[in-house]
Amino acid sequence: MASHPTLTSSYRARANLPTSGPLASYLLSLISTKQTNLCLSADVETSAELLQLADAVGDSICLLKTHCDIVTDWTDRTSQALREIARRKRFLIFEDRKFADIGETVQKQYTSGHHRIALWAEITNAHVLPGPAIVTALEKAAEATIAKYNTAVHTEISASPRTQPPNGVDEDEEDDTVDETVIEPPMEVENEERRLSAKATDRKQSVVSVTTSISMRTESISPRPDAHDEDTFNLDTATELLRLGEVPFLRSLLLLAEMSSEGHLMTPEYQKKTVEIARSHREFVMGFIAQRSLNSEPDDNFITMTPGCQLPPPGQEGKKLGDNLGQQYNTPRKLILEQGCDIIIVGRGIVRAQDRQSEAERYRKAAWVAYEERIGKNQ
Ligand code: S5P
Repeated sequence: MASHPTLTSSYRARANLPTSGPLASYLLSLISTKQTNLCLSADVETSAELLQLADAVGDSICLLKTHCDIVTDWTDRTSQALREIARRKRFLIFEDRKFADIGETVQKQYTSGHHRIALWAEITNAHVLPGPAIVTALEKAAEATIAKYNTAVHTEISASPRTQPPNGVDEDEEDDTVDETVIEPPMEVENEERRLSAKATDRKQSVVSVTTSISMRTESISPRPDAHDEDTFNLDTATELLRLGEVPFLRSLLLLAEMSSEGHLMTPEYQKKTVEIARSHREFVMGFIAQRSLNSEPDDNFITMTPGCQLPPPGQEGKKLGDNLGQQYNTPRKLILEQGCDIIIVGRGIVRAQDRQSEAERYRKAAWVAYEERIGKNQ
């Protein structure tokens, strides 16, 4: 594998590079703070199991990957509850939608329909098979979603009669009489606590009840987490997470450049074109789904996320693992240390374990040790 500075840089150092977009920067800082480069692929079929899994494993991951269309009873409540767990346990959500259609269609698939992915998933992914317009279309849809959210929150805050209290809610400020011409954030307002209604035409100064969750999310719209000195990093994780702040309301895309499945058709030429498309959308495309780092130009700072990862059972080290349906597995060590990947994506290796929580920790540690070895531990 050709050497590239990103292979030996720490996640934190990469978070602070100008080539990291704001969400990528946040994710890299989060990985560094939580010391986890593990993404859980939560491929389960009910909302209850999804939420239970997210809660059990949340402390060990930086990212939770969903396939919302395999959850039989998915509703807006599922995404809200998942977001709440993500906020509490501090991880990002990645909907593995693998868009692959014309621009107009993917915009609708991303923002509408039953799942309305753009409202709750910070990250999604796409094949570039239809050409580069798929990226432009998704980027525009993402921008519209963010703008709508910011407008809703901004309108809410600016309608407030006085400075927002530090902890959000001031019950005395509530005025239940106003609920016409409702402005809502993109997330549905089912949660009793999130009273965002504001009368647009007659914006009474006493209308708004700004809740804790909204005030926190508003603060986190800031474009980039603060850069920290390496040596402030001995503070405990909770303090660091507080300092990092909430996940910003931003959206980002991964491009599929190389799959883990046997006989996939993504040739080196296809991969090269994929990287070129990513380079012309650096703000929106945070990285790739690939089996190795594809960073090669000086400005490349793409994040490589890699599925097809399992730890062999004790005594079977070195054995080639698969699932008899084309999936091929590599170890965290091989992917992170030898292939230069940044985040391992693990599904059945954790989901099918008896104790998912401790199995997630085992994967987290293996991937983290491999990363430390890659960058030279004491950096
Ligand atoms: O090349 C790929 C790309 C993806 S996103 N190979 C994959 O396996 N995936 C996804 O990663 C796949 O859809 C599944 O959700 C997960 C792997 O799950 P596991 O159970 O095999 O770890």
